[in-house]
Amino acid sequence: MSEALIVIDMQNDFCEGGALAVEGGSALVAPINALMDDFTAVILTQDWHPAGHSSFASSHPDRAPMDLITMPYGPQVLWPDHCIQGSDGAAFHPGLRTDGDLIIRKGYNPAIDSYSAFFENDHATPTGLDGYLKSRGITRLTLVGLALDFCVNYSAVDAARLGYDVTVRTDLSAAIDVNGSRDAALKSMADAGAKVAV
Ligand code: VGL
Ligand code: ZN
Repeated sequence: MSEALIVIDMQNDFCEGGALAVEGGSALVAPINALMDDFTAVILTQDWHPAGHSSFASSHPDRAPMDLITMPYGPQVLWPDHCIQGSDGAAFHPGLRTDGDLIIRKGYNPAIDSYSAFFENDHATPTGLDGYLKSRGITRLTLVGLALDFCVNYSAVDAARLGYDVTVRTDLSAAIDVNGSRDAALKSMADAGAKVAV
């Protein structure tokens, strides 16, 4: 049974000083690097939005970051502009090991946000990661990275639904925590059958 480490969105914009900084983000780099050698495969995800993305508050008149709106695919938190393709903010944290096997970019469709490493937020458009993992015979996943309550949460729930044996390392993750989203994420991951490890 092969096991992959999925490192979610360890990018400058989600670390201290970035556009959508998650407190405690940078401190995760060293322990995540150290964990990589323990896995058959290491996969990194990279939030990768075009300028003017529909998840940005700046794309909606009279809206502010952290407002909640309804999009055709469901509720959407509006974010500050972040992880714009090719920008420094979209780059991986400079200390992060990037010698993993695969980088999955997501969020490049201007009309749909994409938190999960597996599907866009319509829960239907695949990123291709499931096919990659299955074709390599990988059945067990450990998830680390940012942010616990959005991209890690959505990835863990999708992975569990797709039948993977999923562990989320909350000690190697950190939350944005908007409107109780951290507690809600812990519950949704557990309900989906992911092991939430501290
Ligand atoms: C993320 C908000 C917007 C994440 C990405 O990586 O959790 N959160 N885009
Ligand atoms: Zn994003």
